[in-house]
Parts: sequence; C-alpha cells; structure tokens
Amino acid sequence: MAKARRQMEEELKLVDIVIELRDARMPLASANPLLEELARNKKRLIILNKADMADEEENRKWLSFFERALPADSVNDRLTNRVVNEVKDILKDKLEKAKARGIRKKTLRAMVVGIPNVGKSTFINNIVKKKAAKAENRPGVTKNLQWIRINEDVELLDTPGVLWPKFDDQEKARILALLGSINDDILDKEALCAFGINYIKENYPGLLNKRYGIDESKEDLIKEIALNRKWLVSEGEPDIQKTCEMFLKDVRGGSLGRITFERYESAQ
Ligand SMILES: Nc1nc2c(ncn2[C@@H]2O[C@H](COP(=O)(O)OP(=O)(O)OP(=O)(O)O)[C@@H](O)[C@H]2O)c(=O)[nH]1
Ligand SMILES: [Mg+2]
Repeated sequence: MAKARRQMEEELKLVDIVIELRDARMPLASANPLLEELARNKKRLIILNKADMADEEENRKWLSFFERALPADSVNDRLTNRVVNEVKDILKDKLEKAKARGIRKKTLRAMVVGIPNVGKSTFINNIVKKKAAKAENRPGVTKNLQWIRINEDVELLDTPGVLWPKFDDQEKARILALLGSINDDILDKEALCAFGINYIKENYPGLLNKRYGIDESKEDLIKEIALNRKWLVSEGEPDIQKTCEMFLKDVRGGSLGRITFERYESAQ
C-alpha cells in the first residue's frame, strides 16, 4: 500500500493532468479519497465511464455536478478527440504560458487513474486507438515509464494508477459490492441482494417485472424470482442463494437496463 502510494506520488509529479475514471453508475462511491490528497493541486478531468450502463438522466445531472467531466462508453465510443480537446482546454493557461516563453510545441502529459475494474485499460486502449503496452504489468515503473503519444499535443502514461475505493461508509460499500468493485465476501450476499432489489424497485419501477416477470408489490421479491424460475432447494423452498447469484450477475452485467445507484439529488 505504502509502495503503491509512493509510486503514484512519483508518477503524479510527471504529469500535467490526472484523468480520473469513475463509474457512471456510482459517481461518488467509485472515487478514491487518496487521490484528493495526492493530487490536490493537479488539474483533473473526470470521466464518467460505463455511461452506457447508467441512467441517462442521472448522467446529465452528475455531469453538471463535477467541474470538469465527460461521459464515456470506452467500449464503443470514439473518445480520442473529445478527451484531447478537453485536456487542452483545461490546460489552456499552461499552453499559453509555454507559448509566451517561446516554446512552440508543448506536449501535455496525462495519467489515468481509477479504482479496479472501472475500465482504465479499455479507456486507454480506446484513446490511443490500439492495445496499449503492458497495461497490467508494472515492473520497476520508476525506471521504465513509458509514454504513449495520443496525438502531437498529448501523451499518456502507459500504466494506469490503481486506487482502491474506500469503504468505511456503509452505503458506498454496499454499492461498490453490488456492482462488483469490491469483494462481496465481506458482505452478506442476501442482504446485498435485498438492497439491490429494493433500490431498483423504488427507483426503477417496472424493470424487475420486465426481467423476471414478477409482481413487484409482493413482499419478498427474491423469493418471487426463485419461485417464478422454479428454483427450489426442496419442495416449495426457494433457492435464495442461486437466485441472489443470478441477480447480482444481472445487475453487474447491466441485464436489467440502465441503472444509476447513486442519486444526484441525495448528494445535494
Ligand atoms: N459497458 C461498458 N463496459 C466497459 C466500459 N469500460 C470498460 N468496460 C468493461 O469493464 C471491464 C473492466 O474493464 P478494464 O478496462 O479491464 O478495467 P480496469 O480498470 O483496467 O481494471 P483493472 O486493471 O482490473 O483495475 C471489461 O469487461 C470492459 O469491457 C464502458 O465504458 N462500458
Ligand atoms: Mg486494467
């Protein structure tokens, strides 16, 4: 942990801007408080990644919440120009200063950071338009830092910085676990499932019915899903564990539809 932190501190010194990936389905829970500390004085661009899996209306609201943020579907969008233009705009003072000092071409340096599985490698591959070199492998990073040229103005550190989310906040931990960003072993799977089902029922009425054909007004919806699928452990006894596992897989894979698990209003 201390080593990773030192390494990131060193890397941060080399860049003009941090591109912080967050998960659009949980724009606050997918942040990392350490970054606030380490990159306090750095310019920052937030990418609300996996925006294609999040609620479009919530996406719009969350984008207005952050000073500088872009939505992204790193699998399907063409992100290069949008990201490069935003980076140049954020750093326009720096570019102007360089110009005033007679530097004709100032190359801006950026690094991508984010919690595990938020899409860092996919995002980097997208904006550099190829498979970035050894995105997972970081041997002796300080000696072997590789820069990938995005275009003539911007280059990117080839290895993304991995930051663990902080889950001292119960609510955030539940959302992170629900979306598979932290190990759900630390939480009761059935409780996690119940939380997810209730959230969807409250905020996206109709989605559970559409996916599972259940009556959403019933008391125990996990049980309803199990009975509907005829998943039983014994005569008349629903297989809750199997049902929960399927539900979690569906939520993580976006099979229920576009859902945002943190409401913009609750952050106001
Ligand atoms: N739908 C959707 N899926 C995405 C998006 N970005 C990444 N993914 C998927 O999310 C998963 C994780 O993506 P990675 O790029 O490996 O994430 P990472 O942050 O590099 O993960 P670690 O290296 O494990 O920390 C993969 O299955 C990607 O295909 C996106 O914008 N939309
Ligand atoms: Mg990766």
